[in-house]
This record gives sequence, structure tokens and C-alpha cells, in this order.
Amino acid sequence: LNMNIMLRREHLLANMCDERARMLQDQFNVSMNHVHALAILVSTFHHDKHPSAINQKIFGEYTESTAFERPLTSGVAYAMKVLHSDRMHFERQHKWTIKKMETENEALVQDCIPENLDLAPFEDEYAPVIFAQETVSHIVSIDMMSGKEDRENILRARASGKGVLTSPFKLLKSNHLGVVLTFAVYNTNLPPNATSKQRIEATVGYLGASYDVPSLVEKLLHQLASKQTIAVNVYDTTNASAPITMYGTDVVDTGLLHISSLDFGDPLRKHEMHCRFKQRP
Ligand code: WA2
Repeated sequence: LNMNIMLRREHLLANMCDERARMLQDQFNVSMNHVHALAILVSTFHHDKHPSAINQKIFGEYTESTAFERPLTSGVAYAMKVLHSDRMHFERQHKWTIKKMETENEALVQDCIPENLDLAPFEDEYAPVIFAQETVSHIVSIDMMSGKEDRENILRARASGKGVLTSPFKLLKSNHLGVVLTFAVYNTNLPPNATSKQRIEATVGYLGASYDVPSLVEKLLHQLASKQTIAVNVYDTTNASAPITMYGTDVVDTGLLHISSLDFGDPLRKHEMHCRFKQRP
């Protein structure tokens, strides 16, 4: 009998964990598809249409009113590819200068230096945000290539043509770890078998979505009345020997552990959901 109860407990935990992992993965996949569609929208109505049919107001309204299509995202934005030789022209046209991304510590130090305009330093190219959903309007004019994680994502997205994910990192104006999903936008109709060199050359910009993982997973789990029963942790396990906690508090060992795999569609990143009962039997 005791054995039977133990087995049932194990099954219960496995089912609950798999269900939650599947929900998270499905919701992520839904929003990823919609972010992809936004990249095509920008290509069609901003780059292929002269004059462009999109400006910040239209992008802001459209992305706000379709936000329900992108569960788990905290905001979407579009950054343009700008070569250094085009920087002056670009800045004059937009009537603002390209800013460098900075950590909060740097910001504190720089606040003490008068006349510091935190201009992006000279690089061969930039990725300033020109359109943003209201929720992430603070990144407009910031060069996304000046942030390590964003830069890596941009380089990988444009060479591959796929949606790519960053490792968890602290997003701007957020106190949580989050991840960024990026799709490149291309100027020509690239053949499906295009080389990465062709892709890089045809790149005109980058459509990205940010995910504030802790608050969004919290919201998802809240919908399932089980928070008193099981403790859930989500990890980025890309580096198996140094997993990064994306959601959940310190683990309390209560005996049983179930691990459900999570697939967020970027083969370079690995994620897992770990579930435990909050109480021993
Ligand atoms: N979006 C929102 N908050 C952030 C962030 C970001 N990146 N990076 C750091 N904090 C426009 O991949 C292109 C969005 C980057 C896209």
C-alpha cells in the first residue's frame, strides 16, 4: 500500500510538472510565431513600401493592441541596421543621436560627469531602436549592438534567419532576469537556402521581444491553482555545469524531484523545469 501511494505521488508530480512545462513552452511558441509575423510586417510596410507606412505611433498602437497575441512578452521593439558611414545621415533624419546601452552602475557614475551625452562610441555598425511598444519605450535610440547579450543575438539571428534567444540577463529598467528573442529583417526575398553571408548582407534590421521571465511564469502558474502544492524552478541549462535560475526560489529538498524538458525553439539554448512537492508526505 505504502509503495502504491509513493508511486501515485511520483506520477502526480510528473503529470503536474509536464503540464506546466508544456503550457509554458506552448505560450512561448505562440508569442514567438507572432514576433516572427511582426518582423514580416516591418519588412512589408516599412522597408518595401515608399514612403513607409509605419512610424513610432503606428507601431506603438499596433503592438499594444496585439499584445494579447504574445503571452509572456513584456514588449517588442524594432532596431535598424545602421552602418557607420550612414550614422550622420541617420541621426539627422531621426533628430536624435544613437545612444550606448549602459549598466545601472555606469549610469550612476556617468550622472556625475556633466556634459556626458553617452553617445555610442565609434563602431562599424549600430542597431538603434527606432520603434518600440509603449512598455519598452525606454530603449528607443539605444544601440542594441552595444549590449553583449543583445549583440550576440543580433549577429546570430541575421546569420541564421531563425528566431534566437539570449541567455538570461538583467534587462534594462527591470529588476528581474529576462531573455530577448530576435528575428532579423531582410531587404530582399532571400532564397530559403541562402548562405549566412547573403543573409548578413541582406539584413536591414532586427525585431526583438523581451521576456521578463519571473513575473510572466508567476502569472502563468497563478492560473493553475497548485501553487501551494508544488514548487517550480525554471533553469537555463545551456551550460550543464552552471545552470542559471530563471524562475523560482532556493530549492528545499523534500524528497521527490521531477524534471520536465522545455523547448523554446533555439537549439543553442537548453532549458528545464524542475518540480517538487512543497511538503513531504
Ligand atoms: N528589449 C528590452 N529590454 C532590454 C533589451 C531589449 N532588447 N535589452 C536589454 N534590455 C530590438 O534584438 C533586437 C530588444 C532588442 C531588439
